[in-house]
Amino acid sequence: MNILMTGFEPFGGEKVNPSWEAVCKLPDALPGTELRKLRLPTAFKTAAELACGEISAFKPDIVLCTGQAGGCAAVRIERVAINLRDARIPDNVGFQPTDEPIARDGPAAYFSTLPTRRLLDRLRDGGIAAELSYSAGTFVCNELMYSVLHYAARNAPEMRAGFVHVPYLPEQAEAKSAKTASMPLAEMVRSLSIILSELTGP
Ligand code: PCA
Repeated sequence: MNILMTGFEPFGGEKVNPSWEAVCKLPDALPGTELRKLRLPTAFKTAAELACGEISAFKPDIVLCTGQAGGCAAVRIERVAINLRDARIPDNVGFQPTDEPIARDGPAAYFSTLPTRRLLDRLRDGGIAAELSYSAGTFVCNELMYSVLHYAARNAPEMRAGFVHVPYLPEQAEAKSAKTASMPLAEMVRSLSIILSELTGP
């Protein structure tokens, strides 16, 4: 089985992006599984293009994309991506689209094709703060999730794909207000490991 995992580079003035930090710490292979990791730019125009290029070369059975959702306290399993770009801040190349569709010919939304409810249950069984989320936002993470599912719908109907958002790391939260939520890196890595073992398990 081939699995592609993606994380993002830092954005919005941060020095790290916990999504990529966590993906990096995962093993490169699991029994019977090759795991490929891709660090994506936080840029509307290139993130999805690079991910879809890798998908067409590597032909993964599963794509698990990850990103930072600053301020949230739990691992968020995204259930839906919408066909909309609406950026509150510019991306890392200064592009800030407002009220644009991602794909003019695309449907309004795609559901994750990962077993989101089962993943939630496994994370909670493992004592991890986790929740289902019904909005991946309208920034680059939503763009990536939508674009990968759009690619899958047209080119790789057997491929399963989805997105998981992770909180800030403690060192990021420390620099903000006292109430800012965070999660230790080890907990994020454990979350992704649980998700991978559920996706690759019998
Ligand atoms: N989070 C942003 C983009 C990159 C990332 O890690 C988002 O939620 O859209």
